[in-house]
Amino acid sequence: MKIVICILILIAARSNAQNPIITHVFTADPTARVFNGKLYVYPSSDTIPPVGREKEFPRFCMPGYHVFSLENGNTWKDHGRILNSYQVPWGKKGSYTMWAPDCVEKNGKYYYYFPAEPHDRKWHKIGVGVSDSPTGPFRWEKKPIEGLDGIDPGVLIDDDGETYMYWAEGKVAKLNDDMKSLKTQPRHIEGLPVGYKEAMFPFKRKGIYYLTFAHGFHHEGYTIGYAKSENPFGPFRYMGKIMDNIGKGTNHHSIVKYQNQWILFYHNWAISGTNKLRSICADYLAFNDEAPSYNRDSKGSINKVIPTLRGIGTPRIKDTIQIDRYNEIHNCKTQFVGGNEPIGWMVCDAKNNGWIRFNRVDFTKAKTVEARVACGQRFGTFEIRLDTFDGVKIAEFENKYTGGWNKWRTLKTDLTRKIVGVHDIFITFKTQDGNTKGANINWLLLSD
Ligand code: FUB
Repeated sequence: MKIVICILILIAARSNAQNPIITHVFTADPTARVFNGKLYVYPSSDTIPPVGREKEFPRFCMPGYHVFSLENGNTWKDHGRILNSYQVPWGKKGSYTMWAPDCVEKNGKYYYYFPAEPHDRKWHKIGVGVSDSPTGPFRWEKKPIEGLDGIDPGVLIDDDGETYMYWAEGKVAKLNDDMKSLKTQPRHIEGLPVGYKEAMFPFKRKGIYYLTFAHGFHHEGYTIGYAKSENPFGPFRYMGKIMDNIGKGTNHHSIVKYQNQWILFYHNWAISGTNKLRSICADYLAFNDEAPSYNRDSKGSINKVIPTLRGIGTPRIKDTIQIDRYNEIHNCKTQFVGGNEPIGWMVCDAKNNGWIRFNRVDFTKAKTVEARVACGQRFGTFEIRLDTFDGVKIAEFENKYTGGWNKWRTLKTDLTRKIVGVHDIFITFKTQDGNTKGANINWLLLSD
């Protein structure tokens, strides 16, 4: 466990839009929302149980909630802890049972829904807080919502203003206008498939109601599945998988449209290696009828998302471009940095003509490029090309002996031309001699 903490501290400063997107705390169950054009994420958080209390937490130890927002298209800002387990007015003190939350906006107010164990029983109830801002502070209701027993609140506000609350027990009910009480009796949702688990996320697109959820198969384990309906109460029709199983853990998620692109938020355990200490991720998602290869027979269906390290976001000048979170890699490797470099991962062990593809870099105002490198030899180069492996060469760096493979220096060169807009980049290593490897690279950075 100590190793996990060290690794987390090592990569603490990096909260850009590559996966996992948050690295300084363990986060899970991300609900993403766009409020006033800005992207926010409302996850739960995981932690290591207090010493001596490990047996009390056979599943998760979850102390409270942070809020994050995407700044400048590439950096996640932590707005801090908005609610701690011990602050829940109706909650069991010290219970660490703050599972998956949601947050929605109605008439200029923000409503934050969260499950926690109450002081008088074993299983969760769902509480709510209200704020004038998406990042709080929230005024927490003194009691949980009457009639709402369970976990994983997922809220849908329909075009006519009616609000629907879905929760993991496979139920749905309308909320009153106060957003704090049920307007209708909870109903079982018809049509959820065998193997349905939890984590329902509702949304509406082109007049159709979608429910996405954690779905388990005997041969595969947890996947993310989805169903459609013409009615928010259902019945729903199972449509298939959005994401295949990615390991032995839960797969709470959400889907949001931000700046004209759909994004799937989900979690994995890539940083900790243990599924009780999760980390949230994001990848682009496409509906079949919006994708370039539109197949008319599957109108409204969702194309499967393949998890990437690259994630989302568009680095601009002065943002580090973490090429170790690549879209594609060929004849190179990645691993933790070391030596005089305190944080991060690097690209290393590059063979001659090995390359990295990194999508979506914004070149606006960029004139120079820096590379953070460590190199134990003097031969060869690495170059950056635009859009394709053999695209226009925009920069070339000579390998310099920096003092060893663990001694880091920043090299800088001018871009060969003015570049407009957003482009994918290819970084290709030329080692001259087949026995020599290319420079280790931690990051690239564009400047004006
Ligand atoms: O994070 C705790 C619980 O695990 C969530 O409420 C579920 O959806 C699952 O992700």
